[in-house]
Amino acid sequence: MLVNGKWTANWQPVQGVDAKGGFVRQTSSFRNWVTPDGSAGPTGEAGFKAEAGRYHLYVALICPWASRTIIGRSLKGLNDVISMSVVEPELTDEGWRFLTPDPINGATYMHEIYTKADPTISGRATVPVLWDKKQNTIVNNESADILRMLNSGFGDLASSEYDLYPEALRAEIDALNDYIYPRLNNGVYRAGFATTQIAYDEANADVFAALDDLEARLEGKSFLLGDTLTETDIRAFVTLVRFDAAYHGLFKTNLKRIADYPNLQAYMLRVLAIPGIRETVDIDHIKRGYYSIKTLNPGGIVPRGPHIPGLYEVAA
Ligand SMILES: N[C@@H](CCC(=O)N[C@@H](CS)C(=O)NCC(=O)O)C(=O)O
Repeated sequence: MLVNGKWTANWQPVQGVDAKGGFVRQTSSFRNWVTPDGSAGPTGEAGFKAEAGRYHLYVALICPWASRTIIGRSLKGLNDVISMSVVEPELTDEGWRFLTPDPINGATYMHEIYTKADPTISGRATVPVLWDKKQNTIVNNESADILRMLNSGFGDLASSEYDLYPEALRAEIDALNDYIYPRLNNGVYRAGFATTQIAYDEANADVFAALDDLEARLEGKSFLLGDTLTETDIRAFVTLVRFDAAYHGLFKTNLKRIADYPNLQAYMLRVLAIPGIRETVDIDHIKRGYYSIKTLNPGGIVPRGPHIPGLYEVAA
């Protein structure tokens, strides 16, 4: 992580630990919003007007939080409006390293993007990051915000085919997001990075209670809120699509696979089949990335499977 703008080698993938040995995720530090007219959003400063070619997204394909934003960019027809750089799936001793040299800032590592925005910054150099090429700074590094601003912050530059946060469903979306995030999205991490049995047991129970609830909720429904895809589906999907390939094995959330839940498996494949989504999912990056986490898998061996029907084919 960065301490006063300097990379510290004492790097651990565990972000923080509470008194019971539970995993604690760092809160995001840049919270500005791109808006159609450049006025301030719900948090942060004004001055980030939607403009084609002005913004750049830094992502990892392994990362579920970054994947929210890659999917949002794709569904909103913004792939040509917002450029994007991808990091290697394996974290290095200096954090995320770019697959190919970063065309915007000439950086090799993600932490250089953070120190360019703030030379004295302390904290983890996480993805995703939305970068402003005009002001040379980070607009926002919180995926929930970025997904929402991709939906409506780019105005006419974006496609109106999907409204991922429709007015009429906002209360329900917010409530379901608040339910899914701690139990499922972050729940798998709480299980995987637990340092005590009790922290693992609690997290694992939360994960499967949430999956059982979502399985029941999807009975007779195409998407979590009904007939239309919303941001909640994107937020659930990014965890479901990684589950059997990574979390079930590495994070020890192995009571069941998504393939064992008929509604969840069908739902995951339904979302995957939406034009623009499959291209954002890279199971090889996901497997290599997660299984390279040394504290959880010191030998770095990546399993050959699992075969996931409709998602990841493994020849016999
Ligand atoms: N709150 C952030 C969390 C992002 C996050 O934790 N990203 C992970 C990858 S999945 C990361 O970059 N970790 C690097 C590190 O912790 O050093 C968001 O949702 O945008």
